[in-house]
Amino acid sequence: MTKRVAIIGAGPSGLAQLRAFQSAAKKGEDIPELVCFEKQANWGGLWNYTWRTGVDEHGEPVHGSMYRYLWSNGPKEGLEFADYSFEEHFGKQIASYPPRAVLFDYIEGRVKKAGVRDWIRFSTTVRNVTYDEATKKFTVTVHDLVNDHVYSEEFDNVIVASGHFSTPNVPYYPGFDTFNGRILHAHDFRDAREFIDKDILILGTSYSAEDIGSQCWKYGCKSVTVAHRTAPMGFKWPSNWKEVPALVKVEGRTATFKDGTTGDFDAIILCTGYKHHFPFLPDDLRLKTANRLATADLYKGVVWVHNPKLFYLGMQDQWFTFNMFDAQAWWVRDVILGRIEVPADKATLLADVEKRVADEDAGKDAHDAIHYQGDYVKELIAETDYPSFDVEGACQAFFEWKDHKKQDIMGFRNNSYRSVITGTMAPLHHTPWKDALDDSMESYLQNEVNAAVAKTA
Ligand code: FAD
Ligand code: NA7
Repeated sequence: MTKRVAIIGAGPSGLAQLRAFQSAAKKGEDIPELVCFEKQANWGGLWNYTWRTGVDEHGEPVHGSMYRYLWSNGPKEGLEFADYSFEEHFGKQIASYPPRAVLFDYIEGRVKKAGVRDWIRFSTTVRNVTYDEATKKFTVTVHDLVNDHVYSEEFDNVIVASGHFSTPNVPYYPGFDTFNGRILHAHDFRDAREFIDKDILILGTSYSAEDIGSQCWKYGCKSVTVAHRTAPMGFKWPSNWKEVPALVKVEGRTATFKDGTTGDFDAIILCTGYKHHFPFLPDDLRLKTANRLATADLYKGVVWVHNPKLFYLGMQDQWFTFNMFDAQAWWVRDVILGRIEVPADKATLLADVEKRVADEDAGKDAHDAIHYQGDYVKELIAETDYPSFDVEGACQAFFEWKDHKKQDIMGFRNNSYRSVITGTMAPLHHTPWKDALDDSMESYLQNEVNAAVAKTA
């Protein structure tokens, strides 16, 4: 095949795309020439931890938003690859909420086995993408950061897999410029120990707020106060944790909230979300969407409706992650291989987007949202040879996880769930999450005794 395909990013989404093509090649299919551009020196995307904040060694914005001691915020049974189980990778079943290093190892294991590393040009950032209507080709301009060399190449398709949890959304509140303490966004949070004995104020009520607050609590901050713009999280928090109405202003170290109450703080952590940010794409190719399950302008959640030769992976808000990226990557692969046809008229593509938005909006709660995304994963999988798996079972794990959080927000990670890929029950972890200060892979995997018990249960 003479086609050339550019993939932007070697995080879980970009790697899923490489694995999808590799699996077709293994079955004897003729596949295009693939070039994956990755600005970091290694693969894994957000799971490739960096201590750096601000800019990297080349002066590029740091991609990483993950921090030390991060454990999976949902059960691994909801994200397991259907073609590469945790048991295959680790040689045994492992507990349900692995720390970052364990999940990085798992992501890496599959692509090492597939042998796709040579398709990736590391330390190469994509600077610009244009499309030429006359030649029907994209020109991708990249910067080889190590050799400080900018060059361009032509491609038939471009797949954007650059993630959307890296460019922080940073609001301003009156008094921030004179706050007598530290103000940082979640993107720059690295180590909870920085906040030992500190009173911290968190803005935001989603995953980052909950988890960064919990990390700081676990590693010994003095107190956590979370201000909500819309509604409190409402979990049963520990005694030194409280939720307050929206922040109004800051004077010195003192914050004033919407109900007139005040508090003194050492640090303010802005857990205020991220922006879909594609500085390398011109207006006609650039996705502009809210962080939601049904993104704007993407047919089947992946095809750019304004130019169906351009694809985006993983741009949705996420209940399902790795397995959803796989479902998307296999589906996009089959469009590029000509096995799946994208309707030619734009009206049909737009109608598909509109329906997805309406269906998401019709949902009432998190249960509906989980089902909605589960159904989306099922829909894509049904159209490709990605190994089918029990998506309902994965939804079930998410429901149990939500209940476990309601019961005990600092203890939900002590639960275990059944794999929908191998059918094996995960062992209970050997140490309750709040007491497990060592998040190394070696420490996490010391669960043989419990594993044996769980297998016989
Ligand atoms: P990313 O992982 O962001 O990877 C994108 C890649 O593209 C990066 O390697 C980046 O360097 C590269 N790139 C970007 N721009 C360019 C460019 N111009 N040129 C070349 N390369 C470029 N998910 C879970 O399932 N469980 C969790 O517990 C979990 N925790 C999370 C915690 C945090 C703090 C965050 C921010 C996210 C978390 N996620 C979690 C969700 C996360 O989005 C996915 O797990 C996953 O990393 C998304 O993969 P991706 O490949 O789409 O994007
Ligand atoms: P999310 O899930 O996008 O949530 C962003 C939060 O920030 C949300 O609670 C918003 O509140 C809040 N927000 C946004 N702007 C403001 C302002 N101006 N003031 C106060 N609060 C604000 O981002 P997360 O970082 O939590 O999660 C992203 C990913 O990282 C996720 O997939 C996890 O796996 C890890 P709102 O409800 O809109 O009032």
